[in-house]
Amino acid sequence: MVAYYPFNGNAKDLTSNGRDFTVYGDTTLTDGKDNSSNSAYYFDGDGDYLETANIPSFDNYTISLWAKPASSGTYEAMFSSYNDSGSGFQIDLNGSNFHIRKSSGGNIVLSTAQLDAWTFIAFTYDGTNSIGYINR
Ligand SMILES: [Ca+2]
Repeated sequence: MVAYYPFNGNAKDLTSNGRDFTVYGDTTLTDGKDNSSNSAYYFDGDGDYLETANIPSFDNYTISLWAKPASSGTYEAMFSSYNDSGSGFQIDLNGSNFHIRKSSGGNIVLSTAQLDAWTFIAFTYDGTNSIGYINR
């Protein structure tokens, strides 16, 4: 595992790799999927993000996350591996849909986002094929 962020009151990576997120903006910790306090980050859509800079490049990978959108109709990134060269991918809320945007093209629309509900999203790439998964 490259990094793991359970958000147990902070944005630390719980692997031994030390890839802690730095918190930007005025985001705050809030109740998580299991209703435990301080186990998710709330983003108001204005200037808030978490970032780590030392993730290496991989030929294949899987990224997964839980998201609970409060509103739709806007464009909000939930995970992005984009860098200055424009390579990578992004898991986002695009209008009313959960969506995966790939720098190499071939975007994936996952499903209509259910508001105020936790949704699990995963994206896997094996070096050739990209697959998006969604579950509630
Ligand atoms: Ca903000």
